[in-house]
Amino acid sequence: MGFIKAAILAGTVAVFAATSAYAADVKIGFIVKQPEEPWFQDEWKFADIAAQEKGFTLVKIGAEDGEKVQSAIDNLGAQGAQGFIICTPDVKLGPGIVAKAAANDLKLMTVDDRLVNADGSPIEDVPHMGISATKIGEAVGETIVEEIKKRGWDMKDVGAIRVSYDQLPTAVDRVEGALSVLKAAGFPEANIFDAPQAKTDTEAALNASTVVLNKNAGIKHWVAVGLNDEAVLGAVRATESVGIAADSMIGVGIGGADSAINEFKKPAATGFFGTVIISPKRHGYETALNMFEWVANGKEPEKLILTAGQVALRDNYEQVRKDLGIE
Ligand code: FCA
Repeated sequence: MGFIKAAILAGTVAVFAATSAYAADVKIGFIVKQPEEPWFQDEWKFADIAAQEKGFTLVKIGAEDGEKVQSAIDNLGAQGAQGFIICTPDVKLGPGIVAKAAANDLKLMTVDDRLVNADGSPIEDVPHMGISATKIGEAVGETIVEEIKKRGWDMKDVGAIRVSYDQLPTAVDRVEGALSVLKAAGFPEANIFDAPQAKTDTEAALNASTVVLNKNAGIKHWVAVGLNDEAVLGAVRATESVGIAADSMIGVGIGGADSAINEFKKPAATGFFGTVIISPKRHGYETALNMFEWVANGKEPEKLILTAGQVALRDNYEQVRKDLGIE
């Protein structure tokens, strides 16, 4: 009797130890293309909260190019991770990333930027969380059109800077969503100028926008769209550098992280008029949690989740952030 009791007790203890050791054994990677960008820092911050709540280890890696992505994945494999989430520096790395993940026996999910096949079509097998890019772009366009009307500008006298990064499908959907609303409201197509950025950051957008402004020095009023806040901030900085007044510029970004907030906090309004705030909580916390559920409990995540955004201006961004639970 004593022996059986002891054995049962020991067994119970062993089972308990095995389950609690398991969550602690789960290791999940979170690879992002631009670790210095506030959006990605916020994603990591919320992923960390999921890790703390569930007791798994989160390995955060910045990978700015294809080589770094490859070594990051090998590194995760060597560390005994079971899966990772990635926002890749180049969606065309898709088939290579899928192969590398499989070779290292790692589950794979993508966030923000969806992997594509060699023919440019999305890799639908890999679970992805992105933003509803066209809809969010349309919200940018609506905000700009409304403000053009409020300021009483004649659309014939307004130029639009299309800060573009056309190799990234979500970037095309975002800017085209915005421009479709402008055109529908009567914005002349001939006044839309492409400013292709070499990288999705403010500096690249500033350089590209400066070229457009210098070539079209006769235009008095400007608006700007781009894939994120950094792109639009680049256009805003470009207008400032050529002496266009803040009230002659309407830039509306996408993101709502510190890049936008720091701009809203400036004592005087700049040409950065607004942003569509998207949710780093959903993109960081929820993706990490979904990966954990997949690894620990075999629960496969949904193949495609598209998240919404909410327009915010200088005077209401704090409330919008609160509503989205991202204070
Ligand atoms: C892309 C952009 C980021 C962010 C994210 C949701 O990855 O580069 O700035 O907008 O989508």
